[in-house]
Parts: sequence; C-alpha cells; structure tokens
Amino acid sequence: MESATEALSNLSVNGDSVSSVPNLQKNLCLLFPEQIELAKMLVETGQSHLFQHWPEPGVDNEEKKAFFDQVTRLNSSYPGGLASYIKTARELLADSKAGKNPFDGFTPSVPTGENLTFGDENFIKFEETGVREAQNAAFVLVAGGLGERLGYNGIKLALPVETTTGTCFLQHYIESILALQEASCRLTQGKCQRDIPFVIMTSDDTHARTLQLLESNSYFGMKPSQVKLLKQEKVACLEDNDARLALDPQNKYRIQTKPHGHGDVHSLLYSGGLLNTWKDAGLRWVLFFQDTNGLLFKAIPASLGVSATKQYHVNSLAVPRKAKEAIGGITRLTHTDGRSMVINVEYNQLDPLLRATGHPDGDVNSETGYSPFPGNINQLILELGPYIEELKKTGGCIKEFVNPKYKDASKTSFQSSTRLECMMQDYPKTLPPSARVGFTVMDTWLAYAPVKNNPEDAAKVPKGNPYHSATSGEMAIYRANSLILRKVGVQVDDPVQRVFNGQEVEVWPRITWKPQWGLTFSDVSSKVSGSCSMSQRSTMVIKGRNVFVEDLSLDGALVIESVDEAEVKVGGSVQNTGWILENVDYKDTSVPEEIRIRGFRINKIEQLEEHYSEPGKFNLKV
Ligand code: UGB
Repeated sequence: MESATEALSNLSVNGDSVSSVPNLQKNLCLLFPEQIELAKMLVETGQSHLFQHWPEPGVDNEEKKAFFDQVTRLNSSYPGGLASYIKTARELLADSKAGKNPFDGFTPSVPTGENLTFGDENFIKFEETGVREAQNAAFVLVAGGLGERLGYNGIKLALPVETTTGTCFLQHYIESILALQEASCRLTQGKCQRDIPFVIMTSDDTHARTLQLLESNSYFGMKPSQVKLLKQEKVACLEDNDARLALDPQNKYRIQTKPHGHGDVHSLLYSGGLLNTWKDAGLRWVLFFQDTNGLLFKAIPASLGVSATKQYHVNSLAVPRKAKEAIGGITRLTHTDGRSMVINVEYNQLDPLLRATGHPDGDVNSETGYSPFPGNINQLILELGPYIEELKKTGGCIKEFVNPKYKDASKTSFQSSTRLECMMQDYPKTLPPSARVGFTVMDTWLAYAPVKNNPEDAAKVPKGNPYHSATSGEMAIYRANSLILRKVGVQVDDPVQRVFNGQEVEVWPRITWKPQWGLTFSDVSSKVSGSCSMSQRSTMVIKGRNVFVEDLSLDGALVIESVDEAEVKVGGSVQNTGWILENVDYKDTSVPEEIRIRGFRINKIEQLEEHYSEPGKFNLKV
C-alpha cells in the first residue's frame, strides 16, 4: 500500500505542487488510501482551493472525513467520476463563454408526425392497440425536481390533481397504471398475469417524502413489489470558468450541489440492470412521464398505440405550442453535412436558434395562432430493445449543457454557482440515423395541464398563453372530462369565466371519474347512454368501474361509489344545492397551501351520495 507521504509526493502535477496545498498535506494522516487518491485527483484537476481553509489535524476531523465521504459519493455517482465531470464542465464553460451555438451548422424546420383527433376512428383504433400493448410496458416517473417555479413546500406528487375528490398526483398515476393493467389483461382474455412495473426517480429533495406518501397510503393499491424508487444524486456546483468546485455557503467542508436534471433517469435505469430484467420478462415499451400532468393518461393509450403501429423506437408526445411557452419545441435539425434528427429544442434555445438561421422574429406564432413547432410535453415512449442497445454504447449518459448566469458581458464571473445539467428528452441525440424517431400530437385540452407556476408568476403569463398553475391544472381536468362527455353525446353546459388568484379561467362542471371507469374513449362511450345533461354548476364524482349513466339530468352534486362487483345504473333527475367554488387568496395563510395556491376552495353544501359496497345489480333512479 502506498504510504501517505508517497501519495503526497505524487501530488505534483500540472504545476500544482505539494507545497501549494500544505493544509491538505498536513491532514493526509486522517485519510484512507482511496481518499488520498481522490485528494490527488482533486489537486490534479485544479481544486486545491477546497483545502485552503483546512486547519491543523485535530481540528474539525469529523468534518474533514465527511468532506471526503461526499467526494466519494460525487465521484462514484457520475459516469467517469469527478475528473470527467470537471473536464466536461471546463469544455462546456469555455464554449458558453465563447458564445458557441450548440446548434452550429444545423437548420431547424418543422417536422411531420402523427396528429390525432380525439374520438375519431383512427384514435379509437390506436387506443385499442395501446391498451393491448400496455401489458408489455413499464412506466417511469421522473420526480426528483423540487418544483422551484411552483414554490410549494411539499412534494408535487402529493398535490391534489383536483380538489373535488382530493386525489393526489401519485394516487392518480398509480390508479391509471392499474386500470391500464386490468384493461390490457381483459383485452387478451386474462392470458396475461403481468404487473406493470412502475419506477419513480426521486432525489434527496423528494425521496423520503415520496416513500412516505406511498407507505402511508398502502401504495395506493399497487403491490409494493411493483414499485421501485431510484434516487438520483446531485452534482457538484462550479464557481468559475475554470470549473473550480464551489464550497457550500452553509458548510465549508462540503461541496455545494444542485440537481443534474431529469436526464439522469437513463443512466440510473441502465446501471441498476432493470432494463435487462424487463427485457427478459418480455416487456417491449418504457414510458417516461413527469410529476404534475393530470391529463396525461388520457393521451397514453392512443400514443402507445401509435408507437406499436408505427414501430417507433422513440415517440414524444406533443401538443400545439404557443410561442414563448415554457415547453420545448419538437424540431427537425438538418446539418450542413447532411445529418438530420428530430429532437426537442428547449424553450430557451428555440428563439436564438431561429434568429440565427434566418428567422429574424425568432419564436413567434404562425397564422394559426400557434408556434409551427409542436410543444414537447416530455412524455416519451421508448421501445425497450433498441433502447438497451443504445445504452450499451452510451451507458445512459445524456449530452449535458451548462447555463451560467454571468455577472456582466465580460463573462468572467457568475452571479451564483452553476452546474452541468442534462434532459431526458435529449436521449435521441446520440441515436444513429436509422433510428425510428417520431412524435404524436394531441389537443392540449386532452393531454397537457402541468402544475409548474406559482400564483404570482401565473397571473403574469401573457394573455392567451397557458398559466400552468394549480388553478389551471385543476380546471383542465373538468374541461377535459366535460368535453369527453360531450363527445359521447351528453349535453354539458358551457363553462363560465371566473378569476382565481388573478388568473381568468373557464369553469366547467366539476366532473371526475376514476381511471378504471373511463380509461379510453370507448370505455366512456360504453358507460353513458340515453339522453343525459349536466348544468354548469354541477359536480359528478364516479368512483366505481361498473357505473352506467343513463338518461341522467344533473343539476347539483352527485357522488357514486361502488365496488367492482356491483353494477349500478344511474338515471333520472338530480337536483340539489351542490358544491360551490369560493374564492380564497393565495396570501391567506389560514388556508392550507395546496388549496390557496389554486385560489378557491370547494364548499360542499348538498349532494346526492350513494355507496354500493356489496356485489349485485342496482338501479338508482331519482
Ligand atoms: N426532474 C427530475 O426528476 N430531476 C431533476 O433534476 C429535475 C427535474 P420541470 P422543465 O413538459 O412541461 C421540461 O422542472 O425541466 C423532474 C422539459 O425539459 O417541471 O423546466 C421533475 O420532477 C420541457 O421541454 O420542467 O421542462 C419533473 O417531473 C417541457 O417539455 C420533470 O423532471 C416541460 O418539461 C420536469 O421538470 C413540460
């Protein structure tokens, strides 16, 4: 074994001599041999400043050891280790300082993809194919983000999708996956007994609370063995253009860290060996999705159907995009050397790219009132086989970027430390030209209603652009369900306009149902018949698989809950005072945070509520 003194004498590389780090030298006796190797690597990569303030051995020994524990973690969790991170950081920081365009040589154009219209023959066909394929799918939710834009104190997965039932995002996602599993199994006459695997990527910011949410709710009905949490690690922050690592302002014995981005999901899946396990079990698809889109599962069956039918290796879900909306644009990039790829160009890069390539107005709407580039909603469907082949080459590393906020035009110093980041949708960037990369566009009302912005910022969104707030996210659920019921023939009243937390929104009847009641258009249309109508002030909650709505006229609130073995027919005329939306102010701290961020609470005054807990056939005729 190399002695500490020998190790130290090797610390003379690139002009960083032993004598330049005397404070480290003095403390080497505290370190294990592997830690001495790491110390050497840090000095070699220009990080001597990390030790400048280290006192004599005997002072803060535990903190010094903890520092090296952290360095060990940072080193092992990054492919290629910290030395590789620092090297890449230096290159990317130099490019950024030089103002190098990451899309140099590429010309953007509008790609063509599959455009779906909800409820038409094509859509129904894709949905059926998608449900059939679902038993061969695994779902991966990226939920490591803190949601700084939303500013909510809890984890976003715990937020209610809507407050009529109070179902949180995680519960809704799990129930949707379980409903798909059941429906897929039924379509194949129960031949398939497979549980759809569900992976959640967490981070130090979200892990404990995600686990607690699952455990305190019995995994919302999913088998605990079906769910796997993979925690992403943060990466070291950089304080200057030389990629010197930043010390934590709260603790000078720690390196400051920040999230590396959702792109980590690929290396985590790969390194854990999960993908091969899935392949061996006969799975074919991996579906990636984000933490707060309550509409997403209305788009999943048809999109999976598109992937299967078109044999797409990569299928990105998209919606029409408003110019400058904070969602990436799906773009065809053609290089001067002939290469071409269909890829997401992130919202902050699309405008400069367009301006640099002959579109002086940049990211603007076309005559349709939308950007010509479809908006990426970051829901990716990857075919497992080609995905594994690609990751064998890359190890799951995704092309990184750096986004320093400089103090001034000289670009010599940063306002605050920065770090390398990566995005999961950049996965196709390394694919060969033979890869089948496509996308599927659906109406926004059906597919996309994220909760990302706090009330103050949402109220400032330019008129006509979506708020992406808790208010708009909830209203979007009611609108989608109302429009779906209209499509199957229910006469649903028009919405009224109301203002909550400074945001003007359409308020439709508050119609909600469990995913197992209406997963696809065909499901809903098979459960609603006769002449039905719903007034704008109505609320309808369906919690039960076999509830059949027939000749129902609703003007008030109706809640039906039933066990799977009960078949309930609901009809007649329901009229009561119902449930009323009352304004609350987001600054009113006497109201729980998850309520006040939406700007209203529901006053449940009067309802018709029926529970069917026994098997059998029931008829509720009011
Ligand atoms: N996330 C992680 O799991 N880990 C991280 O380190 C960071 C985030 P944001 P963003 O569809 O609305 C994305 O912050 O990154 C999770 C697309 O890049 O909500 O600004 C996090 O928990 C963009 O192209 O979004 O923008 C969350 O679930 C566009 O499609 C998810 O990653 C946009 O989303 C997204 O994180 C959109």
